[in-house]
Amino acid sequence: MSKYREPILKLITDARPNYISGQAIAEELNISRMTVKKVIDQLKSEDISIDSVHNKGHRLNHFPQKWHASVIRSVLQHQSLFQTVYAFDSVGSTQLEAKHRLIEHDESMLIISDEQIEGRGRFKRPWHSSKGKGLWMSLVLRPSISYSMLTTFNLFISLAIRDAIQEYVDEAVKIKWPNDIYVGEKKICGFLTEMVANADGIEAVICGIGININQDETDWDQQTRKIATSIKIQRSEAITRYFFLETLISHIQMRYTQFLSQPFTSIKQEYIAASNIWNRKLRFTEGEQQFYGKVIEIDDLGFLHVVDESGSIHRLMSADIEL
Ligand code: BTX
Repeated sequence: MSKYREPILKLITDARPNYISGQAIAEELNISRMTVKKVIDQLKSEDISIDSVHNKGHRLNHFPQKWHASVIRSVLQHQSLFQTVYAFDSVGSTQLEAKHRLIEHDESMLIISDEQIEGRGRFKRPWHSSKGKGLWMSLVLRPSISYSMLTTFNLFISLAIRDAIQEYVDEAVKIKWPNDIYVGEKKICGFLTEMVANADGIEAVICGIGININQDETDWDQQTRKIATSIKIQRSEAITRYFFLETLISHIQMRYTQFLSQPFTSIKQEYIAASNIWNRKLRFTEGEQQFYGKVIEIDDLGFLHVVDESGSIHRLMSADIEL
């Protein structure tokens, strides 16, 4: 594969919706027009639709089906959340890829894949990540914060994800504390936050996000079908994943800046209004313990206060909740 593949694809994507001439690409990269032509022919033979017109140049017709790092870089060129993008056709889990890569690199990064063979939720539960249909990504961030601040990171990020999905879905999108996003009674997204720390403090925060985008019910087994939904199912039409990614990253960037500069109390009312756990009896699982109860409060550190059927109060940092 030519080393000019990625830079040429980025220049063509940057130019959209306009054409960019072969001459301009050649000059920008200091290569011959013949090399430009060869690489563009190769791109066309993949899933990339490029219109080439004599005397005008080359134009990206529409976004490719697959993730391409250079297209992502172009679409997200104004973001400042991460420096590096890795895009894969298939990986075991973007979360595992992130953990491997953060050892060799000290920058912040986005790792995204069209497919995960071994996508995982919390407690190693399987996460269904069908090829080309969803957004399976891990964001490696490098905040210089104390351990105690990390408890509220998830809460800021969950609002960002909720708000991004709500831009695409009419029905109310709600957060199910601590790790899921729902539309009605069905899960549209799961996310989790892990950290890597050393004696000096937090080295990296890895936020794994799985969002169902263009799945039909037939993409899932019977079990998953009962509990999952996607943006396509909600809208009755598929969407362009690149546009959704752009929306999501802009919301995450906004909430991440807020997280670094403001306490959870500044978004607490917004968080409460955006969650679906209030005024209903829920089943909680915390480790070996299971009980039914009602949420009475989320405190300033993001812990949930629950009163169970016997009147005892539980203060939870994390738990499984069944609606
Ligand atoms: P969780 O443990 O709260 O949710 C996992 C549960 O959700 C599963 O047991 C199953 O019941 C259900 N489930 C599995 N797949 C789907 C799906 N596609 N849609 C709806 N429900 C589903 C939540 O864990 C955190 C999930 C994080 C996934 C991301 S994807 C990118 C990154 N890489 C990776 O391996 N994990 C994260």
